[in-house]
Amino acid sequence: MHMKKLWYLAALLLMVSCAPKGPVQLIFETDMGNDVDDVVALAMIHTYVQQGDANLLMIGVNKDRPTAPDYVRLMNEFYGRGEIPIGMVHDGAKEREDDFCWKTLRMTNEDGSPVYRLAPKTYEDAVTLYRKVLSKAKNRSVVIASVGFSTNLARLLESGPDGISSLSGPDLIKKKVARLVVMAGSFPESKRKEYNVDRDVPSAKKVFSDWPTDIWISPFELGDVVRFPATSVENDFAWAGGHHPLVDGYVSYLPMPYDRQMWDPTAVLCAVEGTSAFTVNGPYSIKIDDEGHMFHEDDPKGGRYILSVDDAQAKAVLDRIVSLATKDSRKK
Ligand SMILES: [Ca+2]
Repeated sequence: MHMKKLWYLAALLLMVSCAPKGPVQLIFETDMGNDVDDVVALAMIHTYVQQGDANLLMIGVNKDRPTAPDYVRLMNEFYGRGEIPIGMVHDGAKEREDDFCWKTLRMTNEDGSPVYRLAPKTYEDAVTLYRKVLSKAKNRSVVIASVGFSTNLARLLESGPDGISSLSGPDLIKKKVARLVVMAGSFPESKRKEYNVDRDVPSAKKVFSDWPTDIWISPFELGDVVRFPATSVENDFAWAGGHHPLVDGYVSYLPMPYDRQMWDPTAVLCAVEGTSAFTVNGPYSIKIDDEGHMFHEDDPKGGRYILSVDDAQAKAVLDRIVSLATKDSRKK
C-alpha cells in the first residue's frame, strides 16, 4: 500500500475514534440511604444528563424502605427531572429505617413547616421496569451502574418471558446491555465481607457468576482512598440558594465535618466515561463464598475486570467527582 494511502487510513481511524459517541444510555441501581456516597453519585449523574453525556433511563432502588425511592425522587425533582422512572425492590434488604433519607424528608423549617414537599407515590416493581426499559432500548446500548445490593439484578436474571418481552432475563440482558459496572467486593483475597455483597449474598453470587456481559468492578479499596471533602459540602452548593437535598442528606448522615469515601461515584464515573481514569486488572472470574467473601482468578474468558488506582489516579478521580457533583445541573 502507498504511504499516502496509509496516512489517509490513519487519519480516518483517528477521526472515527475521536468522533462523539453520543450519550451513554444509563441505568442507576442504588441502595439509597445506607451510605451517603449514593447521593454524590446521583448528583454526578444529573450533571452528566445536563451536559448530554448520559440519558438516565431509570433508577432501580434495592433498599427496601419507602423513604429510599422517595429521597431519590426528591433529588430528581430538585434537579428538574422528576419524570425519571424509579423501580422499587420488594422483600429486599431493609436495613436501617431512620437513615439520612428518612431524616432529610422529615426536616422542618424554624416555623415547623416542612423543608421538602413530596407528593405521595407508589413505585413500579423494579424488575418489571427493567424489562420494559431494556425491551425498548437499542441493542447493546445500556450501561448499568450498580452501587448497592444485587437483588434486583439477580431477579432480572431469573425473570422469564412475559407480556413485556418474549426474551428471558439473560437473553434480554445479552441483547440490550453493553456492560455492568458494580461497586462491590473487597480484594485482595479477602478478609472483608464488603457490605453490598454481604447484605444479599445469594443475589451477588448469581450476578457475578451468571451475568452475560462484562462486569467492571470498583472494589472497596478503590473508593476507600477517594474522599469527598467536607469543605466542598459546606461551600460548593451555595448556588442552590437554600436547602439542597445532597447537603441535607450529607449533614444528617454523620456529624460534620467528615470526608466520606466515594465508593459509588467511582462506579458511575467508569460507567459514563469508561476506564481511562483507572487501572484495569483482569480478566478474571469471580467467586463468592457463602459468607460473602469475594475471590478472583485469572480467566481469559471470565469477563470480570477489577479497577484500581494509584495515588495520582485517586486524586484525579476525586477532582472529577467533586467537579461533577457540585455543579448546578438543574434542568434549564
Ligand atoms: Ca450504595
